[in-house]
Amino acid sequence: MSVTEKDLERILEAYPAKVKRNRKKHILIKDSSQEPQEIEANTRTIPGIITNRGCAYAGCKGVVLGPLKDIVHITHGPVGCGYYSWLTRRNKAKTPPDGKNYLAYCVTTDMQEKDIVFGGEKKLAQVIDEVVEIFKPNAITISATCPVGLIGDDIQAVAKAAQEKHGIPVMGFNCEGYRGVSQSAGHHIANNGLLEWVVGKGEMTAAPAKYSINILGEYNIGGDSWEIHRILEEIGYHVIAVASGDGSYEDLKNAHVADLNLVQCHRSINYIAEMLEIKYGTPWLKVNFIGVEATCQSLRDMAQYFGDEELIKKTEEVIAKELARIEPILEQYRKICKGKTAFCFVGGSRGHHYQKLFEDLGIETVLAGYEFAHRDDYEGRQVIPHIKVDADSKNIPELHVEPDPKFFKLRISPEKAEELKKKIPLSYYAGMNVDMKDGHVIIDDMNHFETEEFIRILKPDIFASGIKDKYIPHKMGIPSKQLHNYDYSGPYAGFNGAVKFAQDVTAMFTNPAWNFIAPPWKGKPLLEGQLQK
Ligand code: CFN
Ligand code: HCA
Repeated sequence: MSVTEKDLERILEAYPAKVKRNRKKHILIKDSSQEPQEIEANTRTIPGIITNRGCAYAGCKGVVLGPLKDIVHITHGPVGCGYYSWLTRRNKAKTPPDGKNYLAYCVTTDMQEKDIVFGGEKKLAQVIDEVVEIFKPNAITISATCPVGLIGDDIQAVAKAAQEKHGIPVMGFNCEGYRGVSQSAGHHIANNGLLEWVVGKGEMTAAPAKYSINILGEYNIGGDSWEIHRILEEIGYHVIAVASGDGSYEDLKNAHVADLNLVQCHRSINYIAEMLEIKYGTPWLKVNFIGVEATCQSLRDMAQYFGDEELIKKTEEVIAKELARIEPILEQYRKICKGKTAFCFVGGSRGHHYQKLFEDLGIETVLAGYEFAHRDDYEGRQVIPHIKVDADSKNIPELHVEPDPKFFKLRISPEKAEELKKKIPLSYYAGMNVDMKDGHVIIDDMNHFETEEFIRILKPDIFASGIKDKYIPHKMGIPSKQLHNYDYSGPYAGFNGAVKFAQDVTAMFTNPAWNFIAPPWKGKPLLEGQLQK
């Protein structure tokens, strides 16, 4: 079953003309003969449409800052914003010997009507005093929510005064929910703040060990980082800092001395990766530790980057050992998974990354998309991850300022790019589109109406989603797996993660509960069927 241009036209027909024109630009049927196919992304969701997107506060506090465990993160706003970003993402962290892990707490100024009318700055200062007294954290962040911006509280001034008073870093983030068009704006705001106030503030002046790396854009959802660490440490890498899963202010301060930055989620952290490259000359490499093949490829690219014979050998040894262990297990699950189809609609990177894991199990992704990614996450872009520049150099590569067409431009000459490409295969960073098969659907900011329509046509065997869209497929008799927080499970990264994922999705396929739900197309004829009679 596939979607035709005619099907697409019929779905879009339900919209008013202006909305139809808008949504049409966000949906592609993959056609490799038309490459490069362009897709509109990172634009405002039309009011009235039920989107799965989040807000700038969610992207800043919830996603990038929140997992840093030795910091107390204060949400300045009404209680709901703090409450709904209180570990729902399942970013895990181990408590270090000094006990500084505050992730289990939700700290908010709990603004009331009188604070909105008379201003919330005093209350914020008081909360900071209490936080210092009770927790003695290594640092404090303040994240502003919508009403704070609307009434004009000056959180930067409060942060500055508190920092002077208490002698610990107090960082204010103006990530009011309404900024930008999605959580993506919040990622950018958080990245800028971390670069300004944290990275580079540590004592280290040189990498503390051979093969020192940072893992950027990895959030330890369901324990993913721990599995990635296990593999990397076995090969001989030294992880300085993770941004930001199970990460800390203390580690991140020294991120500037690493030899290489790995970028797992490009969407949320490319700004830090690029700024580290510009300011400290640290190269970065795009990796994907979701999926067996993808993990092996990423490990090989890393070894290739360092180019050390011993490291390359050790990498192959670890890969061989891991594959020998997990392949027989995966083979059992493949018997059930093979030939099934999936929708993979997640956030800003997993809509692509998880296709690799589905593929490992013989599951084909027939529709995929992102909630809030940008065009480069779909269309790919050319990235040279290892040009060294020093901070004073005039030869500073362009920073990506979106939405700027320069985004898609090579930063160095094509000849130089060719030369580097031979050395590092990953210097070309591919987006989602290249991995989709012809005839399959690529869709940006898919809404609930479109979800139902595409399910009716393609009837996938599994739907990868978040909480807001999870129950649409369920009610249609299709198992739905949250790939944001993993539905209480995980890790899904690396080798052990692939096994866990295979186990979980197989259990969903074989669950007899689905036999008790009759999807609409099984019971009564569809509208189209009646019309054709
Ligand atoms: S953990 Fe990441 S991997 S950070 Fe990002 S783009 Fe969100 S919170 Mo939900 S699961 Fe999702 Fe990605 Fe990067 Fe997570 S696909 S939407 S903002 N995301
Ligand atoms: C967020 C966080 C989220 C939400 C997931 C969902 C997450 O966007 O604020 O909608 O199910 O991963 O927890 O993406």
